[in-house]
Amino acid sequence: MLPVKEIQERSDRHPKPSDIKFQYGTAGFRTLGKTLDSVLFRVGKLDGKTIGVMVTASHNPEPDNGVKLVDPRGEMLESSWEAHATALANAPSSVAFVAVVDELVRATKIDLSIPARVVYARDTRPTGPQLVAALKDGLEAIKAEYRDAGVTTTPVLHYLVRTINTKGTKDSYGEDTEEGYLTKISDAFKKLLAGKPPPPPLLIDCANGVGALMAERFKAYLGDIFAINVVNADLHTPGVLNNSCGADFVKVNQKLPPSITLQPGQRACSLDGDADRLMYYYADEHGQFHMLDGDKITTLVASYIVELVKASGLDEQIKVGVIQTAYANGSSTKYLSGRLPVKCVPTGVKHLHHAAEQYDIGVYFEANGHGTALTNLRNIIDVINQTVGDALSDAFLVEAVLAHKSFSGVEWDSMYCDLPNRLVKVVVSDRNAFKTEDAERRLVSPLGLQVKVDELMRKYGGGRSFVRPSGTEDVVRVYAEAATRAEADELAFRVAGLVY
Ligand code: 16G
Ligand code: ZN
Repeated sequence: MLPVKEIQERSDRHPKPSDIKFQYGTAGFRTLGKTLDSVLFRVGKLDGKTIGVMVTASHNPEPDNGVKLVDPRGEMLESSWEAHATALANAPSSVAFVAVVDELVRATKIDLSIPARVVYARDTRPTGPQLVAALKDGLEAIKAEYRDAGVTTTPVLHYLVRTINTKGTKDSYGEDTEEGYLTKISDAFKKLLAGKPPPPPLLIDCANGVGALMAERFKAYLGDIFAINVVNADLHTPGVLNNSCGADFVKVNQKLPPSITLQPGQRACSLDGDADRLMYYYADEHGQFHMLDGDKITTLVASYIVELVKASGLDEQIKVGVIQTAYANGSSTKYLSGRLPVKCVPTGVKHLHHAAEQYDIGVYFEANGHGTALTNLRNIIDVINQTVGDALSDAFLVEAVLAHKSFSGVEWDSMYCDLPNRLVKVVVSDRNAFKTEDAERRLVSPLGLQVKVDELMRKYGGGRSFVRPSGTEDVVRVYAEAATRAEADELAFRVAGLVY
């Protein structure tokens, strides 16, 4: 039996704002932190296994907040659950909410005698504690068992969900603690590096977010094999989170955060606000900034894995593949396609992750730096968080591969030359009017628009552009790349002009 009265009473304490319709976007619910209280109360899923709830808005500004749900394998929520979560979040009243819960229990044959188990965490946003309190209230209403993982990164929460669910089984993934996470990744990193000269010290920009806590803690586990220099680690000054720093700032502006100066030849990287995105860069001998984004990371890691597999004579048995989205730089796709299978899927880790599972070793990084490699090769498997993109473990992998290849940033960067590109946001009255096909590379609606985009593209030799509705913001995004910076800008703005 559902504890109807209890759920209703507690739900009344977290009423849904009547003027808001919540949409489960690419990676969860995301909006201004203060409007989310009711959603948090309502997401606690009813099931025997432990699921994760991460309260974060990732790379978005500090006043925003959101929820990412993590399935029992530690991966992103299965798509079928998104509809349920959306229905729960949008029920207009506590009575309607109970009805939706009841329907959900019936539809999914949930066994109410087994208590729901949830582990949750939050990033450092000021609205976090209030939202976690609403979540806790929701969990108590359905008599769930819960564990508060405190303030930690998204990848740590994914790790905890996976380890809790596999504890004592043959699939055991490690100790279900932050220490377990730190030990697993740093031990594997040390093994990967064995016999190689230690990498140069790495500057890590933590976006003034929770990644700073983990980066600091790694120091004690890495000993003297790898020095990290943590910057933008201010977790107390209001307004600094993701502000003029972090992975998204670097990717979008294609420049160094103003708070960072690099010596010629120096390499560094930026995380986002919940430490699941990674952006690398270096200064050349003239001190000029060069970005090494998710596509460069894919190329480095995938090529290295292909070399390893070939060298061990296993290329017949082990299938290595790369998964990209429409945002992947055309040059990276060209470079990779000549060497291994490359697949394009819609934006969002859940699509990439799913496609990567079809290979023995699947490598995916979105251009924005969100990604991982799924593999069965020991050491690599342990240094990489297998559940989700993890900026810190990805950075260790990059450093290990660079050490093996004796590459500096310059050699890594020269694997291929990025096509100049431009991303533009367009505010439209209804982004849901934009529908795409072919992994978001073509529009099917509004009718006739794609034909016009095609016409424009033909005017730019080697030009490519696409239009897609954002899954996280109320905007439409336009991407364009072309042979020159000026052409890429012009194509992007002309396509954006069609979208208005
Ligand atoms: C979310 C996705 C990220 C994607 C981005 C696109 C996850 C965990 N995160 O942050 O992978 O690149 O959305 O945002 O799936 P957009 O739809 O607004 O362009
Ligand atoms: Zn993130």
